[in-house]
Amino acid sequence: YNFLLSGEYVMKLILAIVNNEDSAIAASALTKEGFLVTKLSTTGGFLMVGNTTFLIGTEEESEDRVISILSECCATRDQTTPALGRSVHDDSLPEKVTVGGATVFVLGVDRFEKL
Ligand code: 2BA
Repeated sequence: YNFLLSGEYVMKLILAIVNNEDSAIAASALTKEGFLVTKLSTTGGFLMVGNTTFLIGTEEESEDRVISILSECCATRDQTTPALGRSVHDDSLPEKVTVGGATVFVLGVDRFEKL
């Protein structure tokens, strides 16, 4: 972690929500290029089905590379929304939605420590 000693180092936390079906390939593509990745099992609030959230802490210059790897690995899919748990009055909700590829947030990191 020598780069952390340089004052010019700006760290970003990339938070990416991806389809479970793309998560293994995305994780291996990221780690193959040396990125440090944490995989969380998450659930989408709308479909209520499992998805995967990656936490990727990296230098600002690598931000675009991470996003391009994710965009290569993560596909969009049309998914039927389950009627389960819906009230009969929920006609306004779509029957089909397009999910993904990845939903990505890039956050600034104020402090990073490995203790
Ligand atoms: P879900 O919340 O299960 O949403 C799955 C898909 O359903 C969404 O795909 C979108 O096409 C549709 N959808 C979501 N909420 C909707 C609503 N209120 N009305 C109509 N359609 C709706 P994506 O946008 O690709 O999102 C995939 C997953 O990424 C989401 O799963 C959620 O877990 C996460 N996500 C997306 N945008 C987010 C955001 N702004 N903040 C937090 N999580 C987000």
